[in-house]
Amino acid sequence: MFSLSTTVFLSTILSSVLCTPFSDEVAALKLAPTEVDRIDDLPMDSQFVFDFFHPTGGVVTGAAGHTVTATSGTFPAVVGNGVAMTIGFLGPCGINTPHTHPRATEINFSVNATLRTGMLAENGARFVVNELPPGSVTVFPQGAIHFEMNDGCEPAMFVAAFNGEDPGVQSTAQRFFGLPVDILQATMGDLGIQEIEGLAERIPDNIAVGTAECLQRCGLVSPPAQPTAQHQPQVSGNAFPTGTGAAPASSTFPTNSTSTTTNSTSAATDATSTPTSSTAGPISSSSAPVNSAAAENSTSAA
Ligand SMILES: *[C@@H]1O[C@H](CO)[C@@H](O)[C@H](O)[C@H]1NC(C)=O
Ligand SMILES: *[C@@H]1O[C@H](CO)[C@@H](O)[C@H](O)[C@H]1NC(C)=O
Ligand SMILES: *[C@@H]1O[C@H](CO)[C@@H](O)[C@H](O)[C@H]1NC(C)=O
Ligand SMILES: *[C@@H]1O[C@H](CO)[C@@H](O)[C@H](O)[C@H]1NC(C)=O
Ligand SMILES: *[C@H]1O[C@H](CO)[C@@H](O)[C@H](O)[C@H]1NC(C)=O
Repeated sequence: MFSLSTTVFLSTILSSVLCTPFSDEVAALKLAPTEVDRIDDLPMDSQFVFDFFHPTGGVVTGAAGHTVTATSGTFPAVVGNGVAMTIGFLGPCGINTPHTHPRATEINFSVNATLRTGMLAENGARFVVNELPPGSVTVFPQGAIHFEMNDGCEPAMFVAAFNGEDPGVQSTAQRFFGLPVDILQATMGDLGIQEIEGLAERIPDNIAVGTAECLQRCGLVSPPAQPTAQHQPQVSGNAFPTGTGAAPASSTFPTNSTSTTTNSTSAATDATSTPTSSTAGPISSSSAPVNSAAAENSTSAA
């Protein structure tokens, strides 16, 4: 039993350790000459533990799930050790949308669901696609575009390990449409500005609602719109021409209880998709739906 004073004493130590500015802590670890010094720089044993179920950062959330990432940006103990890890919580039919990791190869383990994965490496490489049953892993080479979809009607969990402590993520569609619109037009065979804007503003946040086939098979329907807060901000260099812009996507996203599924068995959709906290990027949790893939039973496509 701890007495009150012991508890106060311990929490004072804890807060003084935790109050070291995070970037200072990481900087000290990076400057340390040896691993012995790094271990000394992390005086509490608990600093070597990252709790993915109660994260203090590294959470990215979309309409159909979330990921939690332990890297040098969220978990200083990895500094100098060249590893990182992401845990994905995919709702029914949730998809971790196509992306690359610019600085690490990834090995991905499906814990309890069959995941549909695909991978497209550099120019000239063939497309690799797999069904990843529970208990199996697949590899995504550094820089390869890849995706992972929960093709089942129950929530799924995957574990992704990286051979680098700062793997980075580049979300393919979300980033691509952050380029200047005339460059996009030229790249896409002179597609019209309106069409490009129409495409750009639909790109949903990760984890996104998956394929129409999966939704139908599971008795789910796509919401009329998903959160789109992960888009590249538009500044002068990449803004759409004035006058062509549509309303911000968030204003079209239903904040209301009209977003309810008609299939009660699929309401399991998401206790797990609500992260406890987040410091990672622009997450519009205020406008996020309670259920993924949840809406009136319309045929609106994802
Ligand atoms: C897989 O594990 C996650 C995390 O514990 C859980 O939320 C999910 O319901 C599990 N899915 C199945 C099919 O067991
Ligand atoms: C509801 O979803 C389940 C899968 O979770 C499916 O088996 C069932 O047929 C669906 N029911 C309806 C009415 O769509
Ligand atoms: C939200 O729901 C309330 C009550 O169900 C309704 O009165 C209101 O009009 C709805 N708002 C929108 C934007 O749908
Ligand atoms: C919802 O969609 C499914 C599949 O298209 C259909 O079978 C079902 O009758 C619809 N339910 C309602 C309430 O409209
Ligand atoms: C494995 O998990 C990582 C972590 O987010 C994710 O980037 C990747 O998409 C997953 N795997 C596949 C096959 O996509």
